[in-house]
Amino acid sequence: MKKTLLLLMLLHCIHNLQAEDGYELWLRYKPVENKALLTAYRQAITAVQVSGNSATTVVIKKELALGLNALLQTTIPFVSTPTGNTLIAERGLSENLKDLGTEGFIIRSKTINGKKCTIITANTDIGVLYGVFHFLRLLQTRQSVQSLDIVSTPQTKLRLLNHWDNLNRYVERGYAGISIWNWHTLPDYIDTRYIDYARYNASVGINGTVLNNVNANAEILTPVYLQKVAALATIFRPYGIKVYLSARFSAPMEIGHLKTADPLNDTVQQWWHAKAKEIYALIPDFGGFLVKANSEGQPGPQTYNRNHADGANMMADALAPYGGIVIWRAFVYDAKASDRFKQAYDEFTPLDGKFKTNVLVQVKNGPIDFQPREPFSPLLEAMPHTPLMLEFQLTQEYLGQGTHLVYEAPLFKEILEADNGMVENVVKGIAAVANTGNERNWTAHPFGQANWYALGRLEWDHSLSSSQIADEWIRQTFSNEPKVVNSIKEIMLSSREAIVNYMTPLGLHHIMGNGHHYGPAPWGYNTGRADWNPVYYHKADTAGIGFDRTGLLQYKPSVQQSYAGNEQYLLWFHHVSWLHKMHSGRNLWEELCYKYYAGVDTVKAMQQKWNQLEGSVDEERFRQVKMLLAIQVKEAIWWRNACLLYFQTFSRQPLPANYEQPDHTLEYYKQLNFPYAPGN
Ligand code: BDP
Repeated sequence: MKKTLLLLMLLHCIHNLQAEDGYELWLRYKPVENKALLTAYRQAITAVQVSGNSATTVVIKKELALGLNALLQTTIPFVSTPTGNTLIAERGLSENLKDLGTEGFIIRSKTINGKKCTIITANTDIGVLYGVFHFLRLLQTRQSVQSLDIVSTPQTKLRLLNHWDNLNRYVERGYAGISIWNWHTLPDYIDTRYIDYARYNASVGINGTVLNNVNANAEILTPVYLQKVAALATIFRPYGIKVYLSARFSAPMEIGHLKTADPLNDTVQQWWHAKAKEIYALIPDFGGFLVKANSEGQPGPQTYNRNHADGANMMADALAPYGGIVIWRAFVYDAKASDRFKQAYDEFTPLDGKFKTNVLVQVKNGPIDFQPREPFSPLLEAMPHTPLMLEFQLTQEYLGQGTHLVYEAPLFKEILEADNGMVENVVKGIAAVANTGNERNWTAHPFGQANWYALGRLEWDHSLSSSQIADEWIRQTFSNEPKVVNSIKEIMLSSREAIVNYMTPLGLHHIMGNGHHYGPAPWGYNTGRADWNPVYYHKADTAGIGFDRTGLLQYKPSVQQSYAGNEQYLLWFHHVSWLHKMHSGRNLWEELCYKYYAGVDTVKAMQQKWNQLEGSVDEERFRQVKMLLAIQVKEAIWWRNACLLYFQTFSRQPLPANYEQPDHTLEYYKQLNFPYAPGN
């Protein structure tokens, strides 16, 4: 008897910890293990009623069947009228719909005709779908569904992913394989990944996707490709996801064979109008264009002595009759600028108020380029008359690429909450550069999934904390076991500060390898362009280190003051003596050493915590993360040693003797090179 019980328990364990390949992301719908909770859930939902027959309703029914049956390990019948304890997902049911807009939802426990029901309702089917995903999340995270009263509306209207995917499927700054869009077999072959991509995005409220790289190929706007784009749009539509395209400014010349792309030229304008008409005939709800212009060699209006507003407005006029928008990127800088930090601000603020109403200017979170920590971009608060999009980067170009575990929610929050929440209040939309590829688990690093998840959740609701989001994600992705949830949460929540410390502490920035951006290269000085060189950014010399931006007036005085008093940003704004006394009592050099070592120590602690989870998370993902953390420890040490040895040539002070001393020389680190580093 005892033996059988043991065997059963063992089998149960094995069943729960079956190897998982990570494909299902956070929609795993694993059976509820806790008997009491399972009983409560089964009692609360004995039937489901979904009326309507739109494509979205079909999706809702499918997801509910998939989720409920798997979670509750039973077949829940679909009924046409409530039979008692029914889950009713239907639009337009409640009296309180007026403030919900087109995407918000209500989930409410209610008694109807003497029967206990749970109502999920909204003004639109898409709203109901969002409510359904929310309800399934409650079950997946094992919360009570007995007496619910939830009203939820998204805080940002545009919640987008930006794919930097090329038409040949190479993903710029991609570390998770090749593009998920198989352009070659589209439009006829519909990979189930496309459907799952839409499900995952809708489950966290993402409502738009830019399919192709901002360094755009005009070919995407040709009839052959537009058919392929239309096929994807058709798949995404029931999930509330619109497609957008990156449009190359010189497309009228490249595919239209015009002599110019001057935005004030009639023929050019007509070309874009005709193109918009053609697109909307195929994709009536096409979102619009994302444009990178006059940046890093991309064509743009300045080529014709016109400004960004001239360019954006011309394209916006073409899209306006159909309700489309232009998202114009503010990521601009050129070799002539005295300080790359300032350029976007200088180029864009004079244009504030000059853009058409269907143009949004998309600003990266920081003034340089997705560094481990940046102050928020001053442009975000300097365009009061222009709708702005905020751009984050999920793909970890500067955050350890495909191999480092870095949970980005704290970074997103830091920006959204900057200047007492001013930033989150000004942005009309949030986009992030995607981290997906055709790797089986979508993001290569299993924890890259958490950043995708966190983005969607925060786009919907800025008030969620990093810890809350991590908690939800872990429960759905790994386990509801408190021990597992807590350990993984600790790992995630310490990871962002760790990478800041072992890569770029105290406000250092842009000191990575040139081109591929992999690994440390603070010594880099000869790329041919000053503002691509690490030495330009840290300005280390025997007197001190840091970029003196004291005269920078782009922030309002209160913000300037708060950055001035914050050591996390010290070297962003000041050139500081090596002997400068820090708050800790250490001098700057000692503090720099302290931070670099602390960063490595944190990663080692993350590794230890993870290793203790052996047997508590499934074998396959346990091993993957274990191997990746070993790489991360190695690379964190590499960053620390290379940077400190190099900065030491200026500080001329010893590494404190109680620290583990570098096992290689500076020369060794300098000669490492990586011609085939990914994503470049
Ligand atoms: C930089 C990337 C580059 C992108 C560029 C951009 O290194 O590959 O094209 O940003 O955002 O971070 O346009």
